[in-house]
Amino acid sequence: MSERERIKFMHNYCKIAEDQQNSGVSDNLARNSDDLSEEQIKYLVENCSEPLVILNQLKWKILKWDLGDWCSILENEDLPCRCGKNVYSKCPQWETITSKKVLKISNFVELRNSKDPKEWIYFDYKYLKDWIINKEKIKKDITWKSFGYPDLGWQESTIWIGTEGAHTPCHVDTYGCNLVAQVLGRKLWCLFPPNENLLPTRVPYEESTIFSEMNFFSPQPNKFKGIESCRKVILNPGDVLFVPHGWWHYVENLEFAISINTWLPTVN
Ligand SMILES: O=C(O)CCC(=O)C(=O)O
Ligand SMILES: [Fe+2]
Repeated sequence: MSERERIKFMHNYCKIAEDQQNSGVSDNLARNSDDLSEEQIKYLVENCSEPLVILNQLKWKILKWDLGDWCSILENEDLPCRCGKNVYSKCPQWETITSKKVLKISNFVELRNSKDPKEWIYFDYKYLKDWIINKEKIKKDITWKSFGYPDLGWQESTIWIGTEGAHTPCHVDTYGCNLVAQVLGRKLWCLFPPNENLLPTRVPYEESTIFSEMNFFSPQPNKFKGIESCRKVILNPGDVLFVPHGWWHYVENLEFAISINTWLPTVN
């Protein structure tokens, strides 16, 4: 399957029409754009058993930053990355298969500017408190107060910076639920309810995650037959996605993208 066919398949599978891909409103997820109070949003999140996109609620200043701003702030930072390939592979590109390299933000820009990038790189799942040290401008901006969680800030948040094609194979996080803020670029999320059979498997050394053997990045269409429960969304900067506890998710950068998330304790 060529790269083009692969993307076409994914988009068809996710029923995201070509002309709507850029607007980000072509999916089947509930969205909330009402002006809600912090308590109302918290109530929604705590009582929602479906994924939900919350619009217009994120007021972080870093949403206004462009790639140049990110480059100047991360210029000297060493970024330990996972590197994968933008080619067909039989197995999902598990963490145990992808290689590891310490890169600079300039490497991301080079790859982003190359015509046919054969590789993707992902500074993924990095706690701000461990990695983006001394970056006060980023840290002081990160608060989940407007979602009803005033005690959650940068110390409890992780950052994901990746080029086009950077992805996390489909999995379930076994703890809590998740609030994901899209900060820059567009990112595809495919979500499935907990009872969907997506061929669960355990990956060595990974205790908090159950992975699916299904390969979303290089899909074999016959393997997807009968799986109808996909909820899908393309997140744009400023969108916040709520992922309920136990939901499967496959996540892929559609271009150079940055997101920041926090895990919430589950109620009940
Ligand atoms: O953004 C990604 O690549 C994966 C994110 C994810 O799995 C999560 O936030 O739980
Ligand atoms: Fe996850």
